[in-house]
Amino acid sequence: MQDTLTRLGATTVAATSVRTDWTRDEIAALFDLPFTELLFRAAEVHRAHHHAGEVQLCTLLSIKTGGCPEDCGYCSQSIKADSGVEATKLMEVQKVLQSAAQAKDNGSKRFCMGAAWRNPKERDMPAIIAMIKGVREMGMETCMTLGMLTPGQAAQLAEAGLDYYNHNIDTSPERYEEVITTRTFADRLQTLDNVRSAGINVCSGGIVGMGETRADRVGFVHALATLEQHPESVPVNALVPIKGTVLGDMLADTPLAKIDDIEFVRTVAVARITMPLSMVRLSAGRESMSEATQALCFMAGANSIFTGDKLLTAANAGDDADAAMFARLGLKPMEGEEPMRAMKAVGGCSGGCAA
Ligand code: SAM
Ligand code: DTB
Ligand code: SF4
Repeated sequence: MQDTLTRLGATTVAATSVRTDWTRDEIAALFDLPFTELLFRAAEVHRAHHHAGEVQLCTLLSIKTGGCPEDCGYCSQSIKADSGVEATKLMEVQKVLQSAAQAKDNGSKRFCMGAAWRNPKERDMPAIIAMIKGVREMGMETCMTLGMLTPGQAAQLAEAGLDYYNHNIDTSPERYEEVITTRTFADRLQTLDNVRSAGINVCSGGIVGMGETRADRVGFVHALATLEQHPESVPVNALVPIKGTVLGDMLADTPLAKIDDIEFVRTVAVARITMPLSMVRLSAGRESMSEATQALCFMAGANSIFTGDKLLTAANAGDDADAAMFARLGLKPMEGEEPMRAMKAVGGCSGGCAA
């Protein structure tokens, strides 16, 4: 424990500056800063709370692919998409554990399991619980993303030892119903609340580059940064435009709607400044992102990535490309504990981690 505290020396003091009362105007003003000024401020915040040369490696596995009844306009796994992704059954526990063992061998510290569900059914819970327990026994952290959870399901996952639950708000509250009609923004917040109340660490972020406006990106960061307690992890995905999805096809028809790299980096930087202790994960979209843009994201405070050559259905950068990029940029895989979890462990981050 002392190691962790020493390692995170500045954190206990600086945590008092964590705010959950950000206004949209303040967040818009950050986005409006000259790019280099924004980057500099984000890098300062990053260095005050994290080891800036270290990036956390997480592995993702789709444990149940396709056939999802939800209509998320970006997703290849929705039954509404004509993406060619075939629906599978829930993977067998043993196969999931084999994948986890491989991820561990490849240096991954966290194993994230995703299912294309609106919500898990009660009949799925025993297998899900066995996966959590099995991965934890290997000494890896567990994360799951299974759609909406009831308070009772969240409690069952917590009891099994789940470390993190990923449930993204995806975009601003105003834009939400243009992207997804089968559930509401409020449904999303309810599940996040159930996860938090069960004592599971929260992973929540969204997607940039869905043709949204700057105001939507402000609203998206604002919604996360004003949660009662910031998510421990904030994945920032760049839309992977998948043929046969509403948004993938829209981008193919209107290439000018594609997000500019600098605007993507700005979003990462504003997330870092407004949620200083959170891990900011540079998630989907790295496969088509230049190393220079990724380097700017790391400079702007991104400190976690998904490794391997596949995300859920889309391609990822791949281990060889990432090893080469880490060598070129002088980055190291993160070994130590995350600031928010370390603070909770010493009783310094109950409630909001706020002043
Ligand atoms: N079904 C669960 C849910 O929606 O919460 C879990 C899986 S879902 C695929 C996890 C997240 O992946 C989504 O919330 C979205 O942010 C991200 N995602 C899905 N498709 C994407 C795409 N084409 N590009 C970027 N991010 C994507
Ligand atoms: C998140 O925010 N991004 C990951 C993870 N959480 C589950 C998923 C990205 C999916 C990219 C599209 C695909 O692979 O189909
Ligand atoms: Fe289903 Fe999740 Fe894809 Fe939405 S993002 S269609 S809920 S798998």
